[in-house]
Amino acid sequence: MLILGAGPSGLVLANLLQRGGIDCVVLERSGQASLAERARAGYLAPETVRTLERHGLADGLLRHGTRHDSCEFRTEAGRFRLDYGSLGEPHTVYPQQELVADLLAAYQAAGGQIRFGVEALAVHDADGPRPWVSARSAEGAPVRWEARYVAGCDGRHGAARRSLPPGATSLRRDHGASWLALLAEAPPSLDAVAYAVHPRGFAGHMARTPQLTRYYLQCEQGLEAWPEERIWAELRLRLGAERYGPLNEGPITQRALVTLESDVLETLRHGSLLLAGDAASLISPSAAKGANLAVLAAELLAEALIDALAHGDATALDRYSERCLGRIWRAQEFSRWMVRLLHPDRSSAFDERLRRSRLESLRTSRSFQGWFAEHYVGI
Ligand code: RFL
Repeated sequence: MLILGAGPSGLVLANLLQRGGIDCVVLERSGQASLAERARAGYLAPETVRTLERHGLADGLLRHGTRHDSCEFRTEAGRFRLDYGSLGEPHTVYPQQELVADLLAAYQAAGGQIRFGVEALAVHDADGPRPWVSARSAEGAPVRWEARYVAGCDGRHGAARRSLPPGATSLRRDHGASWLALLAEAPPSLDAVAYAVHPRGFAGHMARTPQLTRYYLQCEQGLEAWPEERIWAELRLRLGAERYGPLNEGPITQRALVTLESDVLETLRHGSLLLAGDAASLISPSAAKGANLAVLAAELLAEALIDALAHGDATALDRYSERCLGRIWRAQEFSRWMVRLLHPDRSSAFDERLRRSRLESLRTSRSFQGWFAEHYVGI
């Protein structure tokens, strides 16, 4: 079994296959040190935590993760809190790079094989029982890997996506907004997620650790237009720091421009090639679902592969795509709903009034809040 990519999907899959007695090798383009620095997600759904716990992979996040159960919406009209944890379940906040480090340590401790610095270039002969992967070794030499199945867990721009047959389709949606995704070396400024919808655009605040905070700023210009002072001035303005209290500021250690877009492959299986995580479906970070979907898909895929490889029963493998896609589409739907809630609609005054009305329903309607709480943490 070959697994491309050592992100959350690839490493959960590798751990579960290893325990199921399936021989596997992970090929990872990056070196081990840069993998440990790749800060992305943080909000883990209760279902994700339970899944990792069930497989003994949650020690780190249970020890060091923090409970988050509240979000605050801020607009020029005022602010309100939604304590979604009291209406359902809380999130556990644990930085993705820490989770990846834990998964890697567990896999290696059990004797798991991983090749760092090996970049998969393409998957070949996936329509038959002997697929192979052409790759470039850490020294730059061409190498070839063979296996019964290849799991494409190498993200949106990986080799699995590039190797899909010509007829493979993906359904796409450009959400029409871009965010500056920022990581600040500063403690969180409030004990809740903050979503600010300002006439100048969206701004968000999310805790990562007691020393680190993620901020988002909707923007129309590239990174070069955003020196540090301008970022803080804009965050202060949109998050209403004058009215609601100052932001804890600190050096911005990571900045990336994220175009809000989504896509879903029509099928996640192409013969002997199976896709999971961002390789299967890209989701906008508006509802913090991507890493959660990646972990849950990996569990489904591991169970199906163990059935097929260890017990000769391919029924679950045949159903893998359909089972995963149901969950992916539910997450995409909520994520799209969040995009529309969080961005001022400048193209239509009518739709902008609908957006404000939706936010007002969220402030006042108990049943609407219950629906939100279920979908915000649900996956
Ligand atoms: P990953 O994590 O991208 O891992 C893919 C791995 O594959 C390697 N790779 C290759 N290896 C070999 N050969 C090749 N050709 C390769 N090409 C790539 C890469 O080096 C990498 O190690 O995919 P995976 O496992 O599917 O996990 C997906 C998640 O990383 C992603 O969905 C989330 O980070 C999305 N996301 C969030 N999700 C949440 O559930 N909660 C959050 O709070 C959250 N916040 C976020 C996010 C994504 C963000 N960005 C950067 C878009 C915040 C941000 C800013």
